[in-house]
Amino acid sequence: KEERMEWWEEARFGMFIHWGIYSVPAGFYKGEAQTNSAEWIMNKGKIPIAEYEKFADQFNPAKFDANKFVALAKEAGMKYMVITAKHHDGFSMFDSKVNPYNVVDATPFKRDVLKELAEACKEQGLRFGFYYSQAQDWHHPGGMGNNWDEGIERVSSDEYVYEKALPEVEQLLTEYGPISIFWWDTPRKMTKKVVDSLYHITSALQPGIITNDRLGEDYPGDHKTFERKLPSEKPEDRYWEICQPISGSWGYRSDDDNFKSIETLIRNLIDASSKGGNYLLNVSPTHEGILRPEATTRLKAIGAWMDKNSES
Ligand code: FUL
Repeated sequence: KEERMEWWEEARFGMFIHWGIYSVPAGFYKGEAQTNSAEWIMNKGKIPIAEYEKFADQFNPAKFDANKFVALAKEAGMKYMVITAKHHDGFSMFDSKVNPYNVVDATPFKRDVLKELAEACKEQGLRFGFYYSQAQDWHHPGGMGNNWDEGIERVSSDEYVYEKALPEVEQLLTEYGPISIFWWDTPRKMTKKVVDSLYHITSALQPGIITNDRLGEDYPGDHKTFERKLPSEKPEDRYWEICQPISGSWGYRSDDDNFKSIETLIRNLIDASSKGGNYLLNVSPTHEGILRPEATTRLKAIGAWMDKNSES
């Protein structure tokens, strides 16, 4: 039995947070609802970089309170938290040393929300980790995915990784205390060399870290990620996790009323757990830095159900 995986195997329930400047447009561009999840709006709306950057000027979530998020996760019975450090839009939700397009330097808010959450998790005893989009980056000229912005003078994807992804990952793993999880996403079109560097730096800097299977083709990581849909059979993989948004979208969109019922959420948690997996339930902070009451109510109800049914 792998010691490193022990806490994770017992955790069963975690909070996923998709938060970025896409919570400002919240699904709408030029008055029109864009398809897909809110964090994809730059891509779906084919928003030029210079236009999209303006959402950073409006990002000022004054009601954000890291302690409340962590307390709520704990109340729900969650044992860990994973937040988007950088999503595909390329915006860094922390005080990045290499990317001035970040929450401290490019918004009126000027607060490192990841640092605040890291500290709150440490204080309240919750495991903490990062989601990081290592391949797709629609803001950097070497990042993958932006094929609509004509003003870009392209550089290689290796250059992007060395300039941005690698130093950012290094910073996230050295300046934010103990990091329990690194959650990679959408591995595409990267050279073996840079994927290797990302792999090695992660385990070298945080030997206890647990990673998912989305770093690159030849990197199974520690556990398999299922997205949105629960596996119908018990997976063969020893360690696995299902991530699912509490409503329809991962990031906050103002027209998303598609909240799953409390019964469904509890059933999904039990379903995953009964098949040996962890349930990573996503919430979507708004541009004000808070959750919609529909989400809060559901998390509290799950917590109440857990309390009622736990042995003591
Ligand atoms: C996907 C991403 O493209 C989505 O935006 C979201 O982050 C989900 C958890 O993973 O592949």
